[in-house]
Amino acid sequence: MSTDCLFCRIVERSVPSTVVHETDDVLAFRDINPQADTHVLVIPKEHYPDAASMAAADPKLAGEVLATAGEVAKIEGVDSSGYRLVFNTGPDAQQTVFHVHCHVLGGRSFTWPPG
Ligand code: DGP
Repeated sequence: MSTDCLFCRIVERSVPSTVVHETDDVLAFRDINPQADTHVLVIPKEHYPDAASMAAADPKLAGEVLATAGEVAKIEGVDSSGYRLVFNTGPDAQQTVFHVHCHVLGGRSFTWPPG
């Protein structure tokens, strides 16, 4: 837990969010600025700044984040039509919150390459 981390505060419920799914170790909640009909953030409750540091320290937890992203896609009803998982990592990728989060985006068609 990092006291100056927004997503740690969401985990401890001192900052409100709309929770979609939760396990002992992972939380999924709606993005405050949705970029698609479905836009959910899946985070580990433990603080890691990005996906690589989480995967290096705790590969099982990284797997649970991915499994939860798949669960969220089912809950949101976008699993059969398709969806996009995104881990923005670092400044060039426009990461703005340095608590690892997997964006689950669905409910529309996406372009490639991403902008
Ligand atoms: P990224 O650019 O990958 O670091 O994405 C951070 C996301 O976090 C961005 O899509 C907006 C979202 N976000 C920022 N502040 C809040 C908040 O207070 N609540 C929620 N639910 N989402 C937030």
